[in-house]
Amino acid sequence: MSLTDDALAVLERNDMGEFVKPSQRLYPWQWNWDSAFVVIGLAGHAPERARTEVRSLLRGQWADGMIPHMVFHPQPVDYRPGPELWGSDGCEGAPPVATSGLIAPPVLATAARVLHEAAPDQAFLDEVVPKLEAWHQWFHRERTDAESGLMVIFHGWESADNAPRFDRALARIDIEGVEPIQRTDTGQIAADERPTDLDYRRYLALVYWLRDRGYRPAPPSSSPFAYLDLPLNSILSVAEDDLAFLQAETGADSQRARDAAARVREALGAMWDEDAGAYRERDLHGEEGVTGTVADLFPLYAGVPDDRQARRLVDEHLLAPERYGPSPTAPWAVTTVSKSSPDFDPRNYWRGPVWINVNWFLVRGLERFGFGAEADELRRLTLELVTRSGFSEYYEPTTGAALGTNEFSWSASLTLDLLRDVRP
Ligand code: 9WN
Repeated sequence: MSLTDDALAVLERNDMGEFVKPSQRLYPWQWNWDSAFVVIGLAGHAPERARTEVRSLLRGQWADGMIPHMVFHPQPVDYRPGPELWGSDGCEGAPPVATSGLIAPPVLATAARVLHEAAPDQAFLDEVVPKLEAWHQWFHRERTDAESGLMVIFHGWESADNAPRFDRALARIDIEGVEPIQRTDTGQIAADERPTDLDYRRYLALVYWLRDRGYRPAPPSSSPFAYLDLPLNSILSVAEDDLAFLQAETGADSQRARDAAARVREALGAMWDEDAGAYRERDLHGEEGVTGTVADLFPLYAGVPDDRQARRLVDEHLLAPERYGPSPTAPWAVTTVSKSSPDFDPRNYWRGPVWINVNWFLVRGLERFGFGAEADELRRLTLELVTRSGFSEYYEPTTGAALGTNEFSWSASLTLDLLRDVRP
């Protein structure tokens, strides 16, 4: 079987009919950006099925436009924490289907564009574009930090769970009286590849705090965890461009989306740190900028740097052996934490392992800046990794070993997309 067939077979096995679950064993519900990646993967192979995926995710959209990070389509499965944690049925504007109250990086408009370009369907576009517009408007209304102009996240689950960049913000969360719950993940995956129980108590404490406020603390900076996340903002600015493109295709006004894309990009540009040669994030309750994880490189995906800055990002960080790039002891790139960081842990979740979606964003970023050879090399390395180790959730950069859960949908989906661009 070819890699394409293998990837499609994973998606088929994870297909629950209306949505593709993120993995065969661990994650039984619909997750937001996982589904968007599935749409990207299926666009060139099964466009009608990809449209179903978009529609099922949109069934979780709230009246105010939010598309939550999880949609609990009814099914007899046991996964903890599950729908009972969120209490969406008690929240104003929640849809009939149970959902979480948090968000994920908004990849959906980008996925819809990939789908449209692969297999145009005007009626489908007319149906989804207004919903995407409502989703994007929601961000600027509910999540803008007035000072920086960037979007705020309220939880690690809104970006990269236990990434070290969130450590200090999470350490501040009061967990008094928050009991640990029985977790599904550590029943299946080695504990040293997952967040700790203490992390989980903090995650839950934050959810309880947010739930008491209908998940809409105002202003956003009042959230005990309020963080200016570079990946989410970079992904949003690209998604605004993609939405504007789709709006033009439907004859709708695209001015708001175009302005928003430019505004977020400009705000991202202000996070550049000339000494570091990379971008810095900010914890709104912390003192200094946060750096040392692959998040610092995401503005490349969004086309934020000028050519000189982009070159520095690539040479001094992305491909630098002692940082995120391939090295003799860790040939599998891109690590999610710099190898020079004391926090680098090659086996633990978002604390060092290679993730296929991160590589995909960075391949696109490299292409955007005309770094063709570098993009080809990262694409080749990524495809070699999945060929050797399968479509895993994440991978050990030192050995290339599969980590986390296997048969992971977004690794399969984005492999399909990366394969489209392989030059003979
Ligand atoms: C919590 C499904 C999701 C991804 C997230 C990833 C992980 C869940 C978890 O799995 O999050 O929502 O159990 O940690 O971090 O990005 O959408 O694949």
